Amino acid sequence: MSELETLERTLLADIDAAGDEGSIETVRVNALGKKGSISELLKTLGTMTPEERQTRGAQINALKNTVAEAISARKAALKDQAIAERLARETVDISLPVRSSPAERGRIHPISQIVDEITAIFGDMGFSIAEGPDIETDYYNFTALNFPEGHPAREMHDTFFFNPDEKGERKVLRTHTSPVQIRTMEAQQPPIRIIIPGKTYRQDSDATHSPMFHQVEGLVIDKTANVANMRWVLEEFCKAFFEVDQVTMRFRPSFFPFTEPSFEVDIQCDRSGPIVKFGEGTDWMEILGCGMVHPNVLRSGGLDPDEYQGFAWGMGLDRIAMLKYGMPDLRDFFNADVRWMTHYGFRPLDMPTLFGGLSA
Ligand code: 2NL
Repeated sequence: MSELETLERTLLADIDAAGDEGSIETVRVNALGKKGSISELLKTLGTMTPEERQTRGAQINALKNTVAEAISARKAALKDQAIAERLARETVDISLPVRSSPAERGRIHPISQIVDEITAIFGDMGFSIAEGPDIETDYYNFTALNFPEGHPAREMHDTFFFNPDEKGERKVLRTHTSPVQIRTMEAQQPPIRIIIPGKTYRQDSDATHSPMFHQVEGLVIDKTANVANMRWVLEEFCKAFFEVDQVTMRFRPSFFPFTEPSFEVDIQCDRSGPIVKFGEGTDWMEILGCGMVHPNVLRSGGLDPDEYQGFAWGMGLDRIAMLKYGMPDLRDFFNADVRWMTHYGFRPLDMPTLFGGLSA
């Protein structure tokens, strides 16, 4: 076998044996690179006689072409193989569930849910939402609401007072959301139909009381608003809120400085089982206070009590939320415990609506 044939066999065997793109490149450099075996042979062409060049020169060139073709064929095959292997390795299982985004994992706090439900109900009846500051003046929190100066009712609210300012005025953390109604009466002309959800503060802390708690108050002012209208509004609210077709309500005479007459409202329920049922049973549960707006309060709001009249009500949200969603301890509401929120919280995109269901 000639020296060229031996070289060809060796190189073709090396090409065959090359298992990846790196080793085929090594074979190419060793054969066709600057100092490769075939390149060295090609360099001898210049020293050959014309006859030698015709025979041996042609053989060397043929060898070069054969090896070059074999290398590029093997390279292409190895490249295809590498792609096939990578495709097999990097498959994505598109049937796997998508990991939920933070927006889906987050939860709406039951108090926010209750506020959303209540605003959906009253919004449907044509009420607007009003808001105001948590830090109030003594005037808006008490005086404008017909609490006489030095009256024990001011102390009864267990008010958080700030230190007096230069003028000797003490700001307070509002003890109810009623100051917002005064501000609204000052700013808007009747008819007024508003509800005010918000944080309120009193010095009180145990399993059923938190120093910061939540209220929704409502106010209707026009020329004819009366107790019958109030009963209807509150009854419609209770049916929608407790998601029952029928409720029985009881209005007991009561006292608030800002209403006259005043009532405490109970709703009929069945507390014999593990959960409270509304619209049936023989028990009563107090859910809100209400009344006709006191003439002095209308005057505080800049309205003439001989021309305008209205009704108002207020309810605490925290106890109602505990009741509606079966949460046993009020203190858990404000512990920011993610396990509690995962269990009792609501999905952010399930907005309560009257047509889609409030809390379903
Ligand atoms: C309760 C009772 C009530 C009001 C709040 C109110 C506000 C104005 C005028 C008249 Cl500006 N009334 N609010 C009226 C009656 C009762 O709350 O037990 N809340 C938890």
